Amino acid sequence: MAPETRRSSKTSPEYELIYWPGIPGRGEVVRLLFEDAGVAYKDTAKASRAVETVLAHSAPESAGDAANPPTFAPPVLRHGGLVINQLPNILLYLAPRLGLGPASGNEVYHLNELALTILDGLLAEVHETHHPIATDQYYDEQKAEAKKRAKAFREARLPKFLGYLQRVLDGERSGGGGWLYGEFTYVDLVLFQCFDGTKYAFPKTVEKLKKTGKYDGVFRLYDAVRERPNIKAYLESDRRIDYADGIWRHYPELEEDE
Ligand SMILES: N[C@@H](CCC(=O)N[C@@H](CS)C(=O)NCC(=O)O)C(=O)O
Repeated sequence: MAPETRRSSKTSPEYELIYWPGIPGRGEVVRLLFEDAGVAYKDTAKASRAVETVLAHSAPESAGDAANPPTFAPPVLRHGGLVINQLPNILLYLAPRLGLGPASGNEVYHLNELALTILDGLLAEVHETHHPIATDQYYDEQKAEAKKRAKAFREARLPKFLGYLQRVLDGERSGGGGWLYGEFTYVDLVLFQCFDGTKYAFPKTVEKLKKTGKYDGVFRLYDAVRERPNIKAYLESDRRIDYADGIWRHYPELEEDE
């Protein structure tokens, strides 16, 4: 699974990622694929007029074009004449092109299943802990519900998702090599980013779960991704964006019981 292009071999990147500036968010998962593969990409979050670019792809007036329906929300990927959104869809498109997953066969659907589950549990449900009622209202307007939702996430949902991921790692298909699906694939990057964000949001909870020893494979995978040379270099670079008021937020009170 060799990637199509290496970073150094391109002057003008063929791929363009359109995402909000200032937060890692869903865009970060896409970035990690490019970074691990060493494939150049234009990142509009780091360019001027970043917000305008996002709005051009998500505002109610945005109409798409003759080849592409309007996109609903970022992240958006542009590749040649193709414009697509929905993170798992972008991952499906990129994985075979970047050497991070197969192009066809049953494996495509297994990998997508794993990616969707990780995105449900460690991205969407984390977001719902601080925005359980309305995404377009402030956290302060839904604090009481957030507290209840966060408690349920910490006590039931997070252990359930980590337990599932550990079962995947323990399963025969994983192959015992430490990656979710035999050889290293994009779903290992999805898990790394979503678990990193979850650790940021719920540090005490994750530390407590680590101590149980029930999810050691998940923690080992996380550490192993961190040590991949291109990922390590990226994480140490100023291209990596700090967590802020995005999907993965840290509100200490959401880790406290009454
Ligand atoms: N299911 C979509 C969700 C996209 C989404 O919620 N994007 C956020 C940023 S991470 C956004 O700006 N949403 C605007 C909206 O939903 O109105 C995906 O996976 O890409």
